Amino acid sequence: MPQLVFILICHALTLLQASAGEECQSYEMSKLKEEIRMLNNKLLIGEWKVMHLRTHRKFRLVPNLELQENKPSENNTEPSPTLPSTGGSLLVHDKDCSELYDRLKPVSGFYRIKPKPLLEPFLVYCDMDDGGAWTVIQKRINGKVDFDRKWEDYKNGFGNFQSSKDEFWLGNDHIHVLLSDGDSVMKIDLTDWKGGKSYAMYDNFKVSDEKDKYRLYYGMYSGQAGDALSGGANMVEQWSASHNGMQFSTRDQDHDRYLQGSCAAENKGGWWYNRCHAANLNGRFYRGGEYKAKYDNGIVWSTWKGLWYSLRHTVMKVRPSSHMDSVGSGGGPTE
Ligand SMILES: [Ca+2]
Repeated sequence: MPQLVFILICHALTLLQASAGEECQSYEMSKLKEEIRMLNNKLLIGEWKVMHLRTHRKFRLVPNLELQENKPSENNTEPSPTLPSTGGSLLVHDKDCSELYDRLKPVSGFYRIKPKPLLEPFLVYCDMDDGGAWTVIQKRINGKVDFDRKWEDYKNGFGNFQSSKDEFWLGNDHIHVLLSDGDSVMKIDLTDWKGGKSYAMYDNFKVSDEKDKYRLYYGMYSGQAGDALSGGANMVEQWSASHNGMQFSTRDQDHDRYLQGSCAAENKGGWWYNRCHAANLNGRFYRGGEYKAKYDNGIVWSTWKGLWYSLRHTVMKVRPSSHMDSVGSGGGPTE
């Protein structure tokens, strides 16, 4: 409403004074551009929701022919809600954020990608800073999203996909297809409660399919935060906490190596637990950093801040190794 008042005042001023009129016009233009951007975002999010509902078979698509002839389907005995197909309404050109980056070099934000020709496109956050071309698979920023979830949620993804302040897990099925072609680098950006930043990178990051319980593989570590994914420096820790080769576990599906209990239940998140962890980026969000609890279940990167410090922000993002070779290491957050 205040915008409307402002626009009305603008029109009155336009009649009185030419220069004021110009300012008002540019204000109106920028408002319109903002509205277009918001509508475009809404459209993308709507498409993503439709895709999500379709994946879960909540809706049955009605073929166009059937609609034209206005004839009920003979085989369909139970009524189900229907949504129009969105296929073809928005072309998706890119298999990941690195292809999009190479093609258009757009700003960071949510975009649809299509890693495989026969799969439905899905919405991802593309980090086009920090060297660009990163597809983000995990984000923690404010503790608004609960990461203590079951297998199906981790499989399909959860969280919010609207603004750069949203938290999410992209989903193990999506992560698997995203990493299934060629070599990819995983970069993990970490921020503590005083604004300190660090990072870890892993070559050849892969996640297997659901039949193999999304088993994790990766190659060489590089970075500043230490190799927590491999369990730290000493052999005993690596035996119990290396995440390389581990299957994914959630509180309702225990595939860890801890025979006496469930790492996912104790550590409040889905992850590639061993006995149990040295890194727990899907753990519980604790404000302030250091925390006390029965289990070391915070957002942990033990080789940087120890097991009893819960990080403020984390981002896990991937891009093809070939991209990295062409533009440099991409090492270190740019902020
Ligand atoms: Ca267990």
